[in-house]
Amino acid sequence: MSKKSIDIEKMLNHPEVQKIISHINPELIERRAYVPTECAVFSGTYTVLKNDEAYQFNIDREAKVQLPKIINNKVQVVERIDSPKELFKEKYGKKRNIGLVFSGGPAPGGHNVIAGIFDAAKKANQKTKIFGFLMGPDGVLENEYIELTENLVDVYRNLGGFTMVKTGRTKIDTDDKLALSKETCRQLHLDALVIVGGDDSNTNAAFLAQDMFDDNIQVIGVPKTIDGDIQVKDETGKVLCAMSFGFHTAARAFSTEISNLSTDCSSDVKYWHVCKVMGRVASHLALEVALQTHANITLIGEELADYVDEKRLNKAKTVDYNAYGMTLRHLSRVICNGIVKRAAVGKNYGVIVIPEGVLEFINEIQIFIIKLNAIIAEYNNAHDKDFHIEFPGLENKLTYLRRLARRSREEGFLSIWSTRDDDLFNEIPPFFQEGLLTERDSHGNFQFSQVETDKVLMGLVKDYLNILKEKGVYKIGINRNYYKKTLEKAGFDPDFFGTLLFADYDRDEFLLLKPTIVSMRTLKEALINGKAVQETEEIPLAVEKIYKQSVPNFKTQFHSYGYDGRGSDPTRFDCVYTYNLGLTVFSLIANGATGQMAAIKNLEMDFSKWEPIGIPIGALMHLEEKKGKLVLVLKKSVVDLNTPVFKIVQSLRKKWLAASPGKDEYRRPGPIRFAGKNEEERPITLVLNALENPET
Ligand code: FBP
Repeated sequence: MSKKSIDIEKMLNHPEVQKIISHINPELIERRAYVPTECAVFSGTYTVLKNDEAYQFNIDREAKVQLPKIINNKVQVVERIDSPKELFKEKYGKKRNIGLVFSGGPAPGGHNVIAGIFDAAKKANQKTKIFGFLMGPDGVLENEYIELTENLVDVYRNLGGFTMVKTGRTKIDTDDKLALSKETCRQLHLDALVIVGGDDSNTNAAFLAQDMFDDNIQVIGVPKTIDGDIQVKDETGKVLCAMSFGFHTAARAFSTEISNLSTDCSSDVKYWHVCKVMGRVASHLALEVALQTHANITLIGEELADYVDEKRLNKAKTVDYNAYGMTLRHLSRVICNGIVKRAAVGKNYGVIVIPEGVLEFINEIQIFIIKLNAIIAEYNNAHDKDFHIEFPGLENKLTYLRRLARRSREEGFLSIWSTRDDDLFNEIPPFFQEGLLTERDSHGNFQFSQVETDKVLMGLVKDYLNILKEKGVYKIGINRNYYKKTLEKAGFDPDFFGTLLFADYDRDEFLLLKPTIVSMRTLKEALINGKAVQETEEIPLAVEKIYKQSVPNFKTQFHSYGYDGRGSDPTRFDCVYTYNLGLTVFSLIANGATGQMAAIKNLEMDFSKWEPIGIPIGALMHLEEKKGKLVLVLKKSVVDLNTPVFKIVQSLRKKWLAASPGKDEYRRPGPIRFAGKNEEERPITLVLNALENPET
């Protein structure tokens, strides 16, 4: 090695070093330069909106009362118009001020929504100004914004995150906040406000549209969330928005990592990788990950919610059960079943995918969540204080709950928290109790990302596996050839010992030790009974070796996927989808729409069939319980168990569990490539669900 010291200044100024360490790397340059294809309707100078009356919605009565000015909106189809009248041209191309706000968690593609709006708005009138509110809805409330310039927008084209203006979770849900928002819009002379967000944020968009209708300030929503739970169909099942943006990228990012774990565990054959994936309510992400990776076990919350325990239901006549559906215990049994089956064929490893929100679908937990929500809301109302401030620690909260239970028992006080609830609640581990008692987010949602769902479940799985181990049910299968070779090498007759040791010695490729052999002592007993050894003799080493290999050691590694996928650079699908969403937003604004959500119809089909549309947000609202009150919100879309995608995953479960000798079925989706021929065109979920659509 040369002893010459390195001149670090010179080294850093070396062009090759500068090139390599620059944050502007070739990948970034390629991404920024990419120009997403535009839907055909945007190829001209002007677009027009046509009401499409073919879609029907079952409008909520409360929505009619609370959103009278936008409730009669129709689905609007964006069309190209080549020779519009002068008045139309004038209106379309007038100078505008447009404000944009990101709301909720980041989702890949958000910057391209901005780029689409920016390009279309500037094409219509160079003088139009686009303002980006900072830090989410707080920026609107506090009038904190930046003007989005070409230079700024160009830096973020096709890049992930919401870095340009950041985001936040504040909800615009009170009259005061609506008034502050209106004031900001007035001060900035906004013609339109664009809210890029999930179900709660689009709900905000509807209320703002209603509130600012008479001020001629238009409000347009954009369907964003990696969770994929904004999907819109009309009452007859016609698909208007097959998927929110960001879902594809997040699912692909998770899948790449999870596929790598499949490779790891099938190499090292010693771990079960437990992968929690985001999706605080719906399990769409888990379902897509299952299709992308063929993980051995994937839980789908919606399926668990569908489960009814008939035995419990019958027993409920005599026992005070309040949950007849899936219980945590039952679910842990289902997982154990898969683990035990794989172990029997020598596979003491695998991959489990758990949707973050799975607990909400487990009947007994759901009941706790609802009851605790109501108790907290009732406390806040009755005392005009905040429950979480009054009872800061877990112990304080538990004491309050115990008091409620005691009062219900001793004083006959009518309370939704009974002694039985208290007993059941005390059975769950403290960290999970704490999770269930955490503060709801600003939208009143239970914060599943704060709960270690996977650890709760796997803790029960571990306990039950230990029981199965003691019962002699959970064992590692021993390969027949290996067994024979081992015994022959040591000079023993494998067939003689085989009938003493194994349950199905003559049948299977993988041999399972008899259930009665669960320790060295019981092994020796079996050998003595079979006259293979005397009391005073030692167990032959070769037999001991086989026994030891049959004893399972259940080892897990926990992984959590969410924030990484949320921050990924978008797939090509999300780049193109979001850019066209941005163009659609401008078209809606330029044509005077308000209270509409921009969407692209036919996402599940070839790009040439994509149709930019506006969907009436008011028509998608329904009443839901939030923080103990019924409020009007946009309806979330959970996994429909009757769709092709779910049915396909369900029917392939056994195959992907691969509890048979031979290879696993893992699929390698590979990394997000963005460019290149092999990048898949759209989420598998969309492709499969489109199969039911006769148009494809
Ligand atoms: P949005 O619904 O706002 O898009 O966010 C979804 C999500 O990514 C969930 O999957 C997850 O539970 C949650 O955000 C995490 O939120 P936080 O950023 O507050 O930890």
